Amino acid sequence: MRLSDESQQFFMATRVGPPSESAGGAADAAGGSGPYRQGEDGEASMRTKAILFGSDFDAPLPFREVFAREFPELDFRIWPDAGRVEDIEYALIWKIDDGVLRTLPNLRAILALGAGVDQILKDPAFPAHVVLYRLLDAGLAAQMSEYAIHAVLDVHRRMAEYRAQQRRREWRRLDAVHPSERTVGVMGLGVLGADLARKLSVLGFRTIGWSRTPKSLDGVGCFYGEGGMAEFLGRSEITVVLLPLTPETQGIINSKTLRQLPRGAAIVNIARGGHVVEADLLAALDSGHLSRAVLDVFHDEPLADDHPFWTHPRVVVTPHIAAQPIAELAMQQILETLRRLEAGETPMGRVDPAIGY
Ligand code: NDP
Ligand code: OXD
Repeated sequence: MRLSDESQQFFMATRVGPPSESAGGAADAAGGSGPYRQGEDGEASMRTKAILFGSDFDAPLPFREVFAREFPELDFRIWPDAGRVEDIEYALIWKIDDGVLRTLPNLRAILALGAGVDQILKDPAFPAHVVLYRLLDAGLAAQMSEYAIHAVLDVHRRMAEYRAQQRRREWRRLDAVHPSERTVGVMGLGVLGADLARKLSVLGFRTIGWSRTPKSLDGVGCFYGEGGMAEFLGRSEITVVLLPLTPETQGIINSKTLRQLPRGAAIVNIARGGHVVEADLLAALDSGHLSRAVLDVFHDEPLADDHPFWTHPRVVVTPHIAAQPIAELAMQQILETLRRLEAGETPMGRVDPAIGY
């Protein structure tokens, strides 16, 4: 989740009171001066409840403001200034250095600042006994579908060829295909993929989807599991990847699966770079088997200056912006998750670390 300046202003504007002194974050935390220190007569009573924030994307201050107001009993600490690690009951993170979570002995729950959690679960020392919650939609679905539909229509309406013609001042009509004759496949029919599949179907595309377990979606031909993969790929002229990155989906777009796509197919990856074996994708593009790749995510981000994707004539690159959580919606969800945890209720969006999403 990346908070923009406007979002920061939103949080500042909705603040109802002055920031609690106890919300001083790192400095206060390091000094152990949280608001609910209960006494001075023993280790247990000295404990301050704290939440640790860790992100290299998100600005912490708007969160600190909101937490000071909504959860004044929680001392807000910003990694790497964790203060007394025994105090930390919650971690609010996009990602944090490997091994850090394991050093928090009283950690009760991890709240992810994103929909994907591979960047958290990749920690070899991830404390699997601690519950992990992720963002559900939080404004992402509409943006993901917008991005994917833009890419699908660009391919379907042969816009790259028209752009090339324009550069040559060439006036030439190309054949068109009716959407009912075009099959678009969505890999991953979860919160984001299901939204996209429904919208593609409404646009009249022959829409198919692939998931891990069986699904049923109006207007969408659903395939699942390894058994359904070959048929799904064989039909999919434009494939949108919306899978989580897990041990099973790592490198799922490779020379074998690319060969299973129809000749001239296009691929849109808006999930994670780790889904794609980049050398295999380049080979498929160079051979003409694949006509186009629209890529928002990469193995290494930012994409290196000398990466061949930047200049490949069949590749479109965007900098991991397919969707960004809407700050207000994400914050409401995070606060509700915490509220439920504090009340002993069950929050939404629990991740199963055993399957990776
Ligand atoms: P969900 O967990 O809701 O959905 C995941 C879907 O993938 C489910 O349909 C699931 O199947 C399917 N799936 C998982 N593993 C497999 C497998 N091995 N084989 C086949 N299908 C599988 O995730 P979201 O829709 O919320 O998010 C998807 C991903 O999008 C995130 O994990 C994240 O990586 C990425 N993302 C990228 C962003 C960007 O800006 N580029 C922004 C936000 C998210 P089943 O339904 O059977 O469980
Ligand atoms: C996510 C993202 O939320 O990539 O997973 O932004």
